[in-house]
Amino acid sequence: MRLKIERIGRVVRVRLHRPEVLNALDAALMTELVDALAPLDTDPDVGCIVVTGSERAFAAGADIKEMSGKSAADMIAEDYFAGWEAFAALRTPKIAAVSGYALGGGCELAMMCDMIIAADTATFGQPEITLGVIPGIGGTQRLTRLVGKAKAMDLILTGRLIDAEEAERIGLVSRVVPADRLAAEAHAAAEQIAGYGKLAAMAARDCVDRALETGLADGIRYERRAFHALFATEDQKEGMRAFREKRQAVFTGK
Ligand code: CO8
Repeated sequence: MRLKIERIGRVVRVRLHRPEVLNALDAALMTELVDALAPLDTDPDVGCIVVTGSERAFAAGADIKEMSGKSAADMIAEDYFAGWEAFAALRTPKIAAVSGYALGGGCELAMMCDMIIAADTATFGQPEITLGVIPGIGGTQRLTRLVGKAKAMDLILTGRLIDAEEAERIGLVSRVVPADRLAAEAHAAAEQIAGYGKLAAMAARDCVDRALETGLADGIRYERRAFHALFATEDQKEGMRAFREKRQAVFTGK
């Protein structure tokens, strides 16, 4: 087993567990992760997923030993690592709780999540250029959208690693917290998100992601339609009724 999964209330915590290779991402881990999370994604009782690693490494990249012997024909025939898009496409909000190295595919995996909460000891980077390749699980695309061309080019062309403080400054990371607070802070954020209506949370992340893919006018129309659709939910009725009755809303995900 390359993962440790636990469910705490409405939060699912997934810990990558390949300590001997700093959680390097191989095809088996990808499949295990996607297979484990797919059924939870449609479970109304799962409101948020936290993906984390060890203190030393979130993930030090794609598994270089697995990849190194492959030919281009192998890569094309397998459509190697295309399965990661199934992880990115999960609709339940996902938080990456990053301690230690998040390099190459590890940084890309973190960027597939909706928020990155980093320990102050975390290190990020896209060092693929040092291996004679380039990011291949969305790094050139997601990093550029998140931090802009100047920083993305800097990181991807030089392969230099950055600390958590710089990652937050350039907009890669949502929050930086002391290392010993990482698990608690990530869980608290996840519980907060999971406490809201899941349909609204899914719509919110979908619309924010849409902003990375579309023009402003289309994005605003998309958002407005999503907003309108939420008026078909019981959670919208409950949320607004609770506000008017000056009480805490109780969301059911319906
Ligand atoms: N893959 C496989 N094994 C790894 C990886 C990795 N990415 N990273 C570390 N390991 C292994 C090491 O080989 C070592 O194993 P062993 O003890 O058997 O030699 C063990 O983990 C511990 O690592 P180190 O001894 O190197 O630990 P250090 O603390 O000295 O260094 C580093 C830590 C700096 C993180 C170092 O291990 C390192 O540079 N790792 C590689 C980082 C890297 O280059 N990542 C990018 C990988 S390429 C990638 O992610 C491309 C994704 C796109 C795929 C697209 C497909 C379409």
